[in-house]
Amino acid sequence: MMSMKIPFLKYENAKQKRRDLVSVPSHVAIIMDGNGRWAKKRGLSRNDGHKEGMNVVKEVVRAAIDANIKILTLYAFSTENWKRPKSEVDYLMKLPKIFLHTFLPELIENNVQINTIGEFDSLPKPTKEAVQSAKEKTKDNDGLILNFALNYGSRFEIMRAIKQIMDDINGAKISLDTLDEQTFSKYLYTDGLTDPDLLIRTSGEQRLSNFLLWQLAYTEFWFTDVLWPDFDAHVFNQALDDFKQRKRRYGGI
Ligand code: V07
Repeated sequence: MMSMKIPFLKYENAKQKRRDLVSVPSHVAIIMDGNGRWAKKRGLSRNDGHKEGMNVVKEVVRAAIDANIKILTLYAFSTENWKRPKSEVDYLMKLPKIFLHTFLPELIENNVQINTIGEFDSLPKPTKEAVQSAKEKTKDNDGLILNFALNYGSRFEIMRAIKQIMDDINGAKISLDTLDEQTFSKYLYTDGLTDPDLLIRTSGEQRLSNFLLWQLAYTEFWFTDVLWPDFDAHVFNQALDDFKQRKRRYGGI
């Protein structure tokens, strides 16, 4: 079958020019919390909340492209999330494929590169295949890096880095004397990515939940009571506007 032509989507707007002149965070990370609570309030199932949450991801990706953000990292599934009921885990693991089935053409059209951080190999095979294929199709794109944290846990990431470093020291590939923060960072899943400038967490919780512990050392945090399925481009732009007012010191004065 002939593939349907997707109309060119124009995200440029008048705001864009102005934003380029002021400080736009290069890398925004988001903890997308509150899907279950949103669903409960409406008498819906938790899975209905996750599905709605997935649609919000699309809106926020469009807003990130509009804002000229370079990297958007989304906490989609943590290493702790396997403890949830099987029916919920099974549904969550279907979401990457559902998302890509409906949204990948638009991502390609907009020069987005799909990336993941986390223990990719232990994901279910159909999930892995759908995401791997999207990564390959978008690997040469140099627009927004859409980075999904999938089966991600920060303490595990750090332990894994330490073990690989020990291996490389034993194999004489690196030396303990020259090991520094920059070298350490290369052993994290986020190798090649800058640290987040802004972390957003929805749903009123104010904790990190094992997300990017190393990488968030100098990141600005922004919290909102808005539940993830109610989050939208407007709230996202509020966070970006607030970020502009922050004075970043990186430990200096
Ligand atoms: C998930 C929707 C957003 C709210 C938080 C949890 C539920 C998009 C993806 C996804 C992941 C990889 C990829 C493309 C899309 C996703 C999971 C959960 C596990 F390549 N949303 N979303 N993955 N939720």
